[in-house]
Amino acid sequence: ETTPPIATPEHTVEGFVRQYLRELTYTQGTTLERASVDDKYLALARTARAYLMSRWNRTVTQQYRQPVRGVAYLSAEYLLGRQLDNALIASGLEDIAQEALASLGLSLDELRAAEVEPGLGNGGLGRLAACFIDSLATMNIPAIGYGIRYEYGIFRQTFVDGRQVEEPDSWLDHGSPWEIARPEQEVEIAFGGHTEKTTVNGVERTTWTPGWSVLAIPYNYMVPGYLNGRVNTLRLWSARATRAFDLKIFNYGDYAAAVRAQTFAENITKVLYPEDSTPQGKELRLQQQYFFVAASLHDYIERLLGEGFDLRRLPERITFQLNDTHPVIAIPELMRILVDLKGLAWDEAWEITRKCFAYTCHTLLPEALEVWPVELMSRLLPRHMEIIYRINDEFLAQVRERYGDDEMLVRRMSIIAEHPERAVRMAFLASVGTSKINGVAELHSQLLREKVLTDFADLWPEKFTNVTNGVTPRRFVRLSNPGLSALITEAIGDGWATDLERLRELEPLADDAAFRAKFREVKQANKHRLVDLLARRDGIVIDPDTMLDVMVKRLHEYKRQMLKVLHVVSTYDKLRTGELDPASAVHRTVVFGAKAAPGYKMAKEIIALINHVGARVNADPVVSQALRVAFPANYNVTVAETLIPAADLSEQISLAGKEASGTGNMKFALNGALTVGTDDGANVEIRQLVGDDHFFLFGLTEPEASAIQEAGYRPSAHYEQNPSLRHALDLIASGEFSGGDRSVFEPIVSNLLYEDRFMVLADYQSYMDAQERVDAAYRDQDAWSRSAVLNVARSGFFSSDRSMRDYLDRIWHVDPMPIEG
Ligand code: 26W
Repeated sequence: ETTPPIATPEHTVEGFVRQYLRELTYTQGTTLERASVDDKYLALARTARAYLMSRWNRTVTQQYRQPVRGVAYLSAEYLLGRQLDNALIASGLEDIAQEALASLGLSLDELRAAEVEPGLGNGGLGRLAACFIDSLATMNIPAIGYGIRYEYGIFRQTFVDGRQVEEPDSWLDHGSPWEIARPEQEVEIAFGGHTEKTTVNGVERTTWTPGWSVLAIPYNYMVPGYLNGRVNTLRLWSARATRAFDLKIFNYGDYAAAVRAQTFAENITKVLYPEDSTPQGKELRLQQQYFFVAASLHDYIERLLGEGFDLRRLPERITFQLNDTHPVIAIPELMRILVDLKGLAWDEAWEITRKCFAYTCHTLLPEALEVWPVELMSRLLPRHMEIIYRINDEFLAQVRERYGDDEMLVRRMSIIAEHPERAVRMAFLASVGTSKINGVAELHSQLLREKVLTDFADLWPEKFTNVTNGVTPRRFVRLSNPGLSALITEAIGDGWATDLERLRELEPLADDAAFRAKFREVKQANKHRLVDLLARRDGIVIDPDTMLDVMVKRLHEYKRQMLKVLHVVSTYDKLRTGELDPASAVHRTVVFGAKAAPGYKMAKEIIALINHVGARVNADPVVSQALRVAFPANYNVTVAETLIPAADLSEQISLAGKEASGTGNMKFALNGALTVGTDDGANVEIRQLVGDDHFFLFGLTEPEASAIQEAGYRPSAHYEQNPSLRHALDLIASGEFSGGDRSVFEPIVSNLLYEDRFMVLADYQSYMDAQERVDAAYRDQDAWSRSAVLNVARSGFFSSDRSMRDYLDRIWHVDPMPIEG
């Protein structure tokens, strides 16, 4: 170390108090008496940060001194959640912090509530990236995450008359204590312009003369490993106008216009696109993608060149993992760097590039596959477009060589689609330009090979692999479920939070009545925590002595929130007509949480329907004795942390073959909820592990659903043949939930009757039957908690540490590097 060692604050209550007062006084510039809650939170955040800082420096220093193979995760989204609690548990400080604050008359709970979570992601894919970087740090893997520092993350959702209204999420309003800007490490990113071919000494070279450029400013975030002294880095890029812009301001005279131009440049990282399945094909989105990918590659490669590294050996040093197609423009960008800037021959550069990249696909829906119009790509990134054409030409030549002149096949596999317009198929570019492609659950990887990338799997079977998703047990058990964590530790000792398969040791305790009783106490306490949160946050009153039936995830037709609504409506009907007796029925609280993409009409109608049905159900004096609906607005990671540990029943009810994996499903099982679910995504693996007796399976299988679709699916047949389904749909159509207005929910009902792309009606009866089995099972609380304990004991596989192990073994081949000292 070149810096003289500065002592980390002592790991004692006194040490913590001293550091806290220092931060409050010298950084926040206030006193305990005067400080606002915000001041107090910021001082606390900086105190936690101070404890991690020397570890962060040590990690960076040791990696510089001893360059080793690593992994760079490229993701347009990181749905991080709050940082404070995670920083405290990672450094073993929660008890100390609690006591230290108490000694100053402050409450940790009050201060932690002041943190606004960085919502820099939409849902599953972004949260997965956050879990993965946590696991990599905890497993001592030299890894860096690269992404975008959106000024506005996923919108804040509110309801007006039950309808979703979006508000900007200005999470940086009070500044973030968790980021460190490195403006001196800025990278200039170019766009537009034209290319020229020149011949130098008989060698043809292409030069790109860009039309405009912006600066990428890196902001570093700490990614602390759990109690292991390693702190990895997440590097998020923010756009700034270049100094050329500034100069123009000076020369041009029209100051206001020039400042507007500057704003234009800075728009690139202004906002996260809230569509998470239908790409909008927006120019700004492609700008975002190229912006962060180009900055990241430049950043990484310049650091290597600083070591005197030979780029020909790049694949020995790094794998760039592409989180879906969003960063796939990195493939032509690396080619451009190697060929145009570093003078490597095309073939050699291509060999290097393919070896450096691996691609993870997160979807099966055809409309979610990104495609960029050639017109747009040529205008924004003319050199990259040329490179893509050449990659495609050489690839199609290879296809012809292998299969002969099968023009149908060539057209099918071409990276360039011809219809409805010429466009670049990013998933195909990813398939050609990487050495490994993985799906995110067994079933998904199989369907990827058999249905989405079939021709590619045929050509390169060895490229395809599976890595089933996972979730971090630090955030989603240790931090979010302290009660269960203490119970587990009491039973099997500690160590499980970094070795989650050890939860198996709980299995025998499922048969121990005293343990089951303690388990139920923990669940009950978690329900009370949720009651408090919903009362405080949303003014929603829920009864902790009911079954908590939870469906939280983005709103999508394929996820089938509609099926859950039909169950609620049908139960409402039965309770109202007396077919079900409210006194003896199992009492349920159905909790929804879901954001809809702002432009997704049907999803927004479904949100309105849930709210209207909920209002009706809750207002009915008879029905509400046995059934209540809660739909807190703005579901996010912070809410998930209180909601999931309280749940009894986890709803994972997508149409089979549509949900790539799901990760919420894993969080619920790990926290002792039972799942009612279809044979889809990672549900398949959850059920295999926890056992059929402890999982409520229903619905069509993927092959069954496909067969029906092929034969011609007629949803109205189910309506005609099933009186219970007919009653439920008729009730919605009758205006029962819309103040008598029959037009309000008509689009939903007709869509179900005449289209029903995701086969809600086909699975209705099977779902209702499954819910009856749920009720019956819930009546025997002791048996239910036995199943719940077994869910916990058998879900250790779903740790993201295991996912990382699989990536390391199958794709990355990176060794751990523990941090010394
Ligand atoms: C607008 C373009 C677009 C398209 C797809 C943006 C974002 C996406 C993501 C792939 C959507 C997403 O989050 N997919 C989810 O990824 C999770 C992590 O692998 C899986 O568990 C979910 O099943 C999958 O839907």
